[in-house]
Amino acid sequence: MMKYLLIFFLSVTTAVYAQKAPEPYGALPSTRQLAWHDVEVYGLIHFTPTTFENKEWGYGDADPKTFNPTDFDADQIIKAAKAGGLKGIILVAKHHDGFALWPTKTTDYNISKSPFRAGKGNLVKEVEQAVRKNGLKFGVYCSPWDRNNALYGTDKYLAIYQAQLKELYSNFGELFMSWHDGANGGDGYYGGAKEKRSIDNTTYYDWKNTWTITRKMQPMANIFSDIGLDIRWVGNENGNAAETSWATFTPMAPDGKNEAVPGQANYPQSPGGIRNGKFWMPAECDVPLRKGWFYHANEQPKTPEKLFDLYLKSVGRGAGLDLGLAPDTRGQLHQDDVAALKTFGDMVKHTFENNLAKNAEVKASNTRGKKYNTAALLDHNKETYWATADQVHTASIELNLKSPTTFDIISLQEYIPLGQRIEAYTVEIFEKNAWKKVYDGTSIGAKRLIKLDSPVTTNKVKINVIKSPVCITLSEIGLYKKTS
Ligand code: FUL
Ligand code: CA
Repeated sequence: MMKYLLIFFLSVTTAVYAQKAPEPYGALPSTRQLAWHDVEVYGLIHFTPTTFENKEWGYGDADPKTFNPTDFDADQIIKAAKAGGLKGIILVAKHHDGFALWPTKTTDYNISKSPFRAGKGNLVKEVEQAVRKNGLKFGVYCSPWDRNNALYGTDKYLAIYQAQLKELYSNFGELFMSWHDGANGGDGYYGGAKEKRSIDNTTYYDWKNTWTITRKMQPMANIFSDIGLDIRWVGNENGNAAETSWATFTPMAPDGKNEAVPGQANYPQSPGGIRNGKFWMPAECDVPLRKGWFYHANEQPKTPEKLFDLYLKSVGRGAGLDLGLAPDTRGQLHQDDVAALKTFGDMVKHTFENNLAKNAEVKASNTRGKKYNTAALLDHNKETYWATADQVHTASIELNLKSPTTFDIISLQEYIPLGQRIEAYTVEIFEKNAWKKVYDGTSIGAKRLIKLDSPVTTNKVKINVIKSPVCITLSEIGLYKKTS
């Protein structure tokens, strides 16, 4: 009996040992950041008196009565966003002009002074409700720079700004993002003073304590700023991350010596991140659907093809795509924007709905054990992953597609809860009886979408991980053919 027990015990421990998950590597994503990675594409709505002034930056002097949309329809905007594949919406609840879109106690310069819903309206609420009804996540942008407020620039303003955040954090449900822009152009209305006010944006907003409020009241809200905390600005408003794009980052001041505080980003490092950076701080690529963040009748939305390209260069580089949506003076998205979003959304949906590798036979040069075998690569579940044994830092995976298959996109995903591990890899296809390299890559992370210049047809594909400091994980592999 004892002998059998011992054998039983030994086999159980060996099995458990063989199945042990890899040790995590480097900086790791938080639960809140993992939830953000799932959103991938979201929108940023700009709609304030500035829309009615046909400007990009309101000075802060617009009469609240100018905020008078003829036919505001939150549902129209959110449905269009949803058709575009957007899974979250951030509303600019207050832009630089200082006009609050909810009936705040913190300033008179707010929606209750406008004709909107006869002074009884709450636009943040209407958008939040439409967002939730359509199954999207909600976030807010409250500009720290306030060109209307008489106290801006004095030591009394921060308390006002923090009180605004508290209102936004208490009345609109769980937020997935709290977006803090860094703009400060200096001049403004400031209660009639009409002057230039400069502040030191590295200290004035006391971000450390201000964000303590965010953490306490909205623990799932990802804090976005030029340097993080959770999500870093990608450093441009073109909608793309760098070809090599690490989710890890150490915000460094431009002097290259000191760690940066918000307002001090070393922007040249933002598009690519920093390999082995101290923090998990993936990039957000924010880009307006049109040219400006606000609606201007003479501008056009980007084409669906352009949007798809930006998708590949943001989401496909492990970053997020934050698309600016600009309602017109009716308070709706223009029909051209609606059409562009819909075609873009369909393009993404139809391109990625059919993984052409799904029935492939997969062989890996190394596998950590049953739980981490290659079946995990094609089960359409990013929580399951293939991994190599601890000491194995390079490996090849061969997909046998059974019949010639045509594709032009290769999708790779690392199992990021264990960190960003892979540093270099190649992709090969079998053509004319020989292996031919079609891509040389570096970073993968949450998602890497490799777009080939033209479609290839083959029945065998090989991924070779050629550099990793630790054992390898991959949660999904996909082959896709872009639809038009
Ligand atoms: C910037 C602002 O200055 C722009 O007006 C816009 O809101 C953009 C998303 O962020 O910092
Ligand atoms: Ca999987």
